[in-house]
Parts: sequence; C-alpha cells; structure tokens
Amino acid sequence: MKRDKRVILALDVLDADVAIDLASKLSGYVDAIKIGYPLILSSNLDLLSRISKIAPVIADLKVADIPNTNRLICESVFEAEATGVIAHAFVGEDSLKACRDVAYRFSGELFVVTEMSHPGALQFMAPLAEEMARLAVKVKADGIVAPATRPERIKTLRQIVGGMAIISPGVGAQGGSALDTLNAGADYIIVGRSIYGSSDPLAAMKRLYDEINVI
Ligand code: BMP
Repeated sequence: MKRDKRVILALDVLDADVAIDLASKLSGYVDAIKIGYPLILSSNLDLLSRISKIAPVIADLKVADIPNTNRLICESVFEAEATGVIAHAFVGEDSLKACRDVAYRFSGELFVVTEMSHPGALQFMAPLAEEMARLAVKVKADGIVAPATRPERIKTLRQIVGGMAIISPGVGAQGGSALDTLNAGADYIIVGRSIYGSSDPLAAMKRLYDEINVI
C-alpha cells in the first residue's frame, strides 16, 4: 500500500451496488479500502475482487484460528486479489506466521491487531498489546492496527514497532481525531461511518482530506 493519502476507507455497507458506487467516488482520496465481514458476508468474495480493481483492498477478517485454518482464509482473500489481510495476534506466533507466509507468497501485506479502539479492548487486549506488537515485529508483519481513540497508545506502540506501518481505526464515529492520530505517529487513519454514513460522502471525505493535509 502506498503511503500517500494516509486514509483507509472502512466500507462496512451491506449493499454491493452502494459499495461499488462509494468505492468509485472516493477512491481518489484513499490509499486503500478496508472491507470485512459485513460486506463480504452480505455479498461474496467476487465483490472484493471487483473493489480491488478500483482501489487496493485490505481484507479485515481479523483472522484468529489455528495455523492451517488461517492459511486457508488468507489464501482465499489473496486469491480474490486483496492487497492485505488483518489478523489477530492473540492466537500466537504459529498462527500469525501462517498468515505471514501466505501474505509473502502473494506479495501481499499482513496487518496485526494489537489493541482495539473500542472501550472493551481495555479489558483483555490493552494489557497485552505491547507483547502483541512485539510479536508482529518478530514475524515480520507489514503493520499493526492501533487505536485512534487512544493516541498515547499509538505513541507507545510506535516505540516497539519502529518503522512498521501503523493503521488506526476509531476516527470520527468512535470519537478519535484524524489529526491527533496522525500526529501520534499513525501512518494511516481508518474511517468508516463518518464518511459513508454522511448524506454527502464525497463532501465528508473532502473535509477530512483538507483537515489532514495541513500536516
Ligand atoms: P468506523 O469509522 O465506522 O467506526 O469504522 C471503523 C472500522 O475499523 C470498522 O470496520 C471496524 O470494524 C474497524 N476496527 C475498529 O473500529 N477498531 C479496531 O480496533 C479494529 C478495527 O478493525
């Protein structure tokens, strides 16, 4: 993924035509489009392939299984032409390595979840987030997912992952600020509802774009 616009659109809509329309309208403002269970389950992986012709696609399946199952899931999304996949670290090194191996084979990217952006992540994830970031470094992942709702955590996790990409959800609808997130050291913000849920998604994206381009 090219670090240019520094925005990843989370496309959690359920209608394939709406998804294609939004992807087409907004692709010029994003480095990638993240799609996950909501859209993939309401359509199919062919839609992932169609969107990948409009913009690079990160498949957010938060893969979290035994190594063999992780391998099968990652092969499916890379065969469908995803450019990246998101996996959980808490399942351990062998499971994460299985994702990494498939990503390498397809010249794709692996992003590893550390601490999630919602309040519940403080319960189990936050205490282990730094270890999970270290594991992401160890398996030579391409990036980590860190919370835009807690910019100070992005700073801490940056110390651990060095130059590895940090992608950060939680901007907008979850209360995170795009500028604070990027200033804390995230490479990309991930934004969904505050763009696609707006009455004018293109205007909302342009406003976001203007906001972060002062950096
Ligand atoms: P929204 O801007 O509408 O809150 O969307 C954020 C997106 O990022 C959703 O797709 C959500 O599943 C995802 N996400 C998140 O919000 N927090 C995380 O820690 C990890 C995520 O993948």
